[in-house]
Amino acid sequence: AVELLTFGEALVSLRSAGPLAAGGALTMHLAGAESNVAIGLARLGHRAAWAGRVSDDELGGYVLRQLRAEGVGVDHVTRDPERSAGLMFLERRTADLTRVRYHRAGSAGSALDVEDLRPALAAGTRVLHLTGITPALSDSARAATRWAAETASRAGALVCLDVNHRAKLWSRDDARAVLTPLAGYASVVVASADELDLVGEPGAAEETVVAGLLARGVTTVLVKLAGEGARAYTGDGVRRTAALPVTAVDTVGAGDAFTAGYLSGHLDGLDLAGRLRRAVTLGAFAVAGHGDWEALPRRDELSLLDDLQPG
Ligand code: KDG
Repeated sequence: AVELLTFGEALVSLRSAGPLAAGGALTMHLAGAESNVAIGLARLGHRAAWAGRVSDDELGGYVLRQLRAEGVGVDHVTRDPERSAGLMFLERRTADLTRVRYHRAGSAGSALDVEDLRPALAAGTRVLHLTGITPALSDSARAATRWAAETASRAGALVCLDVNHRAKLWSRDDARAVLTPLAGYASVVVASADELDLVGEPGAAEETVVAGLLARGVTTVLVKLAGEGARAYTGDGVRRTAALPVTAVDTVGAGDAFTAGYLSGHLDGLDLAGRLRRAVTLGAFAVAGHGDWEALPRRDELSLLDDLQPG
């Protein structure tokens, strides 16, 4: 068994240094919220695995190579000989504004189905991480996500649902109709403040959505507030935590880093304050360096930010 299993679509991300319409060099990176979380855990020395479908060509080979290089388990990854890799262009439009353009419809990753996940779930995990991106990819990926959440929660794993709404993939109403029932399998729900009503009634206040989730068996709701830190709700009430004061150069992947830090703290048996401290520490590393996951810390680097007080 592994400590953390996650699954979804890993993308090949092509990053520009300026407007895409102006052309110029693109650099190739691994992207994907779930693989970012797996890498975050693996960097800290946890046994983390990623499952999904990748194309049976050089791009799929690149995804696997990157994950293996980061120490993420890929034993249960399947190769799809028919479909191509999902691509994402990440355009740096201005110093503070990046834009995303997907080429992922019909990709290998989006064809994920229950059979792809069965061996990984059978091998066992302490934590199952899933995002609201995967069920937006296709009917089969949606069924696979639900099946995995149900199977892992029945097996006693901690299920963490990271809402991660991607407006380019589906509408808020479509997302809510799928994610609200999915949250019923989760122990931990992570959402940014503007995503929270995707696991509750449309337009509902934060406290109302949280109360509904806690009543349905969720033990912890983490509301991410970007540079403002986060609020964590449990049966004991709410605890606020501020972000660490670092210079942000690239916020993509910060939410995934936050979730990875929280789950690492859970696996290490830390109390809520300790889990949140690790979550904001990983978030700080992610925003202070370039790339989705490249700047995430190894365990011996966690202490580099020890002297920073939440600002
Ligand atoms: O969280 C960062 C992700 O947005 C990025 O890695 C790509 O998974 C991705 C997606 O579907 O947008």
